[in-house]
Amino acid sequence: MKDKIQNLLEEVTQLVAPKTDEELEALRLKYLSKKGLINQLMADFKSVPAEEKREIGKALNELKDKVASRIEAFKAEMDASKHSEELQNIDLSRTAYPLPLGTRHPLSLVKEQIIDIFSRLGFNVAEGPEIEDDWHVFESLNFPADHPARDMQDTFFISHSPQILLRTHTSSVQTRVMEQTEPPIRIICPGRVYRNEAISARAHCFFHQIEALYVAENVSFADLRQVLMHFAREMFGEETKIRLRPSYFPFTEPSAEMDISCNICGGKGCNLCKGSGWVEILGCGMVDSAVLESCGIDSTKYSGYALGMGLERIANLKYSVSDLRLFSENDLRFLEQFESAR
Ligand code: 2NM
Repeated sequence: MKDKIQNLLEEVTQLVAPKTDEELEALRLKYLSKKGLINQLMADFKSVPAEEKREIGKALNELKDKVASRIEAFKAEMDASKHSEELQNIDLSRTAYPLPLGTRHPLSLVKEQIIDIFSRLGFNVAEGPEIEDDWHVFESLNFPADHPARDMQDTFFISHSPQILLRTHTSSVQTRVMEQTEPPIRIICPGRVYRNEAISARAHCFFHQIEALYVAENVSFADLRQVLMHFAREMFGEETKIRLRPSYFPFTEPSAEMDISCNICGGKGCNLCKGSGWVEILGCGMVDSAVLESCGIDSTKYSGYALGMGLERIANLKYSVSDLRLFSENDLRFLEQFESAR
């Protein structure tokens, strides 16, 4: 028995590595299967005299471990050489898999296009806090104490004394810049604004605005009109016509709203323009002298114009997205329809 174990141990040590899966399997069958050599020895072990059991048992176990580890090592070697064969077969000249690019959010696309247009006119981007105080959102902008926007119904208040709230327009950024800067000021302020509205397809408790402000000497309504016309043509196409209607805002005097000729039907009348051929896109006006003064700007020396628009509204016109909720639900089926990053 001892000799048998010794011979097998030597045999196993001198085994040549198999070349195929079949050869490997044959080795396993020969030594390790139910009727294999090791199990045969195990059966013989029953008849070993008691005083030799200890020694022979130990040798038998060592043999069994040795066989198992040899065969395991052969298998690992074969796997490794198969893998390196696969590596050799890689076609390095093949074109790469296309990288899935993310898409841009429609509001970002519109925002960047507007910033682009105004940048070329010399406007700089200015940003400010979304959590604001009453002064920067209302008081400095000529909102009377009883204006509905100052009501809890319409504005999200964070605290009442002092009055801290979520900004309802990005004009608060312009107030901050005017307070800190000697004119000329030429800024464009994109950002998120908040209003206390029940959420529906047509209203949301937050949306996105972009406002432009120009303050310098001798700025006139004619300057405003020219910039508006340029903007409309850049944004909606050379053929776009504009129309200004008198309006009212607390912070501008005079104030106007701008319509563009409907870019869906070209002015003939459709669903979007409700048959009128015109669609409203922004509000504007000459900055009220009271606003300039409260921001520390001499209104006898300087004048300015401002304009503001909702990005959702512009995105609706450009991409026909009429349900506002789509902009904030992050549904990939919606988002994937827009341009990839440039
Ligand atoms: C609008 C419409 C009209 C506006 C006014 C100012 C400021 F700060 F200069 F007074 N910023 N933006 C403005 C004027 C905004 O949005 C519909």
